Amino acid sequence: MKKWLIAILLGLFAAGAQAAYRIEHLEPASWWVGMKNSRLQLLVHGVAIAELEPALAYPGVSIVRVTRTENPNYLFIDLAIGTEAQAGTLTLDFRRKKKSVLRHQYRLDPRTPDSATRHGFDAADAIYLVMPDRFANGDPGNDRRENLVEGVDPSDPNARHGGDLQGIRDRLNYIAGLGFTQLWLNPVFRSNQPRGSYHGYAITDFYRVDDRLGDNALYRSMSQDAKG
Ligand SMILES: [Ca+2]
Repeated sequence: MKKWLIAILLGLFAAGAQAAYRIEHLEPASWWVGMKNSRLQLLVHGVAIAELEPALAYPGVSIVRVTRTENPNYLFIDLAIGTEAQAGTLTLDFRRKKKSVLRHQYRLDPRTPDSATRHGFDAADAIYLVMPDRFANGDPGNDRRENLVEGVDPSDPNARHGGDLQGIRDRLNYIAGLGFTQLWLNPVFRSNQPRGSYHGYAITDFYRVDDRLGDNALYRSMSQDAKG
């Protein structure tokens, strides 16, 4: 076989091998510098991801431990984020036999000024507990999502009824007008169960707001509005 043909075939093989690895989840999606606890554990999920060895080069950040389990599709990476680490984006480099096969950009944000001294709730507060699916339907367009098995059926007491974060956000003034000063939501994480998922206590993804309630960005903006 001609040398150039071998080179092309080897190149194709290498490209194929590289494409075999893909990150399906890496959580949490981002973190902060300057946290009181300097350790952070990243969960990485992808087919055969445990075959790879992670590496990084970022001032003040180091990998202190890599944990593999009996499931080859998971990898846990413990990072130490030193006080000297600056906010920015680091590159996680995943290697196979010392060769880089996959890269992931990971963001370290600055903390909100005085975040550590914020005032939480105390005995002076009146707290309003909301089950989001049953409070108010602010967006009928999210009642059914193709990626989630359960839709809505208001005639069934055990089914979802369509309430969502937008419904709560639209009624923050109503809640405040009742005299309440804090909001307590039943779990809003993705709960992709075949039935009875409205209560939110059978979570299937701890890092994402359930698509039928909204998304992570809406949760943050609703929280900001509630503080206003
Ligand atoms: Ca809805």
